[in-house]
Amino acid sequence: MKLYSNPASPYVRKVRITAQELGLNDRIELVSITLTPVSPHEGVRASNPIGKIPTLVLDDGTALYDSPVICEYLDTLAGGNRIFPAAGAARWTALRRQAIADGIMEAAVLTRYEDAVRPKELRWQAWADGQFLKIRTALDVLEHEHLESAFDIGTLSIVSALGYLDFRFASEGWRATRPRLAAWAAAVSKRPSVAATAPAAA
Ligand SMILES: N[C@@H](CCC(=O)N[C@@H](CS)C(=O)NCC(=O)O)C(=O)O
Repeated sequence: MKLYSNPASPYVRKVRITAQELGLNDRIELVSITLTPVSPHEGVRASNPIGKIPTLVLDDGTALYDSPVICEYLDTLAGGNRIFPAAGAARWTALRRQAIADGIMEAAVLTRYEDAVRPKELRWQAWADGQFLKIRTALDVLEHEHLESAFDIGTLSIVSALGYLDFRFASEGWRATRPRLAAWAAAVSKRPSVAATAPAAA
């Protein structure tokens, strides 16, 4: 399988943590590419009409996207319900946490494009502030969750979101008012799958 990826992408990191947790790393070839909404990658577009990474291309040419779908596919390859709880409250909690984390990543990645790609004269501060309101509100909710109880699609997505904030928005200083979340992030950063996938500039 071929994974269109970039070492800075928090969504790709979800897939890479999942693959390592499930022992599937040696079945996935990472194809590192760069892209933005204004400089698409033709290989990715040929497989994924939305033109985003991660995009996973199976050996028979079938393409899978986006990160929740790829992670669940890998989970089934590894026997199922290893990182996606099978049913009940555990499943809905994990999926809700994945949604919060993906929402943080979306707001942060869009803000990053605003800072790094959009011409200065076209920037709109109120819009960027609106994205950061989402991020801060979501982090406040996570401060009150019992994240230590499971390492699943919910918590590994949160790890990826927090790592991206540290990587691109360190000055936000999210830890200052969220000590429980900070302690959890420090503990989970020692996990081999998390340590091995820390974000890096491509
Ligand atoms: N919902 C998607 C979001 C993926 C995404 O936004 N990826 C970014 C890179 S971090 C991307 O490909 N951006 C290019 C674009 O927006 O055209 C997922 O969960 O995989």
